[in-house]
Amino acid sequence: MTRANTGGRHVEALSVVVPVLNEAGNIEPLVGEIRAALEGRLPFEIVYVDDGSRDETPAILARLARAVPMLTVVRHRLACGQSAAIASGVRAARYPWIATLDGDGQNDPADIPKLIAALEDDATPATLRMAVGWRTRRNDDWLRRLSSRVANAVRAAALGDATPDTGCGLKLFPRTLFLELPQFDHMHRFLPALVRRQGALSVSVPVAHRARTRGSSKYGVYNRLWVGIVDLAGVAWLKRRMCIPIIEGPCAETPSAADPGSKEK
Ligand SMILES: Nc1nc2c(ncn2[C@@H]2O[C@H](COP(=O)(O)OP(=O)(O)O)[C@@H](O)[C@H]2O)c(=O)[nH]1
Ligand SMILES: [Mg+2]
Repeated sequence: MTRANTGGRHVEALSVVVPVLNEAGNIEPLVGEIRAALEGRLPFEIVYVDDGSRDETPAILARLARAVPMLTVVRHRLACGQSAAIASGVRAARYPWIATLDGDGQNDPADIPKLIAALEDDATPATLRMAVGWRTRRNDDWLRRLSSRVANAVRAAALGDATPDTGCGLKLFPRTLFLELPQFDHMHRFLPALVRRQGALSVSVPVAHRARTRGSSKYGVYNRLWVGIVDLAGVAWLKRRMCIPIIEGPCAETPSAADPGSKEK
């Protein structure tokens, strides 16, 4: 099969970035599931980012890092938010492709290969650069499901990002592309719109969503919805102020962020 239309979109090696805040009971089972999903498929590493947890998370991660060769741990001294944790993990990552995953076990690592397949599909547009999980059957309480549905509808109408579920923790994208995006608290919920702003596209892939069985949620309606309204205005502004130049002449060969292998780390 040819890859004429995919613009180098072959996921040859992957860094799985997992942001966590007080998720002690979820770490070991999830690391096992990530390994089971990826071992034998492609070279990969797992980068856990502990956002200043105050439970057993640092101790468990330190112990596991000694036993699991492909596990790297990054720790923030003080909690700085989920987006900052993802950004620290992406910076520390050593492979050109990044998969993100919530650390509470609600995302199933067995879905990562589905995201890879959707991205590598030759029939998709050449500018496709990101695969986003779409939790078609949410395993959350009614209030969370309702607030998420309202937020997704408002966001999709305001930003036109053609994505039914931007809050899903499961995403796959080139490291270089992420590092060119504006960084702010909660930016991880706006990745499809921010990627479009760079001239690339994303595809939504139906994925599983499991109930949380250990630990507790860090978000409620208030710390997500109200902040989300401010962020929505901010992202709409960012989108409006973007212009992507078409470079002419010798510099036209300059590699772009949309090409995962194109820049030195
Ligand atoms: N690093 C970091 N991770 C966070 C923070 N808040 C939540 N998370 C992680 O983000 C993921 C999703 O959070 P969760 O509380 O389950 O959100 P919900 O599923 O939307 O209710 C989990 O892995 C959390 O540990 C934070 O402030 N910093
Ligand atoms: Mg969760």
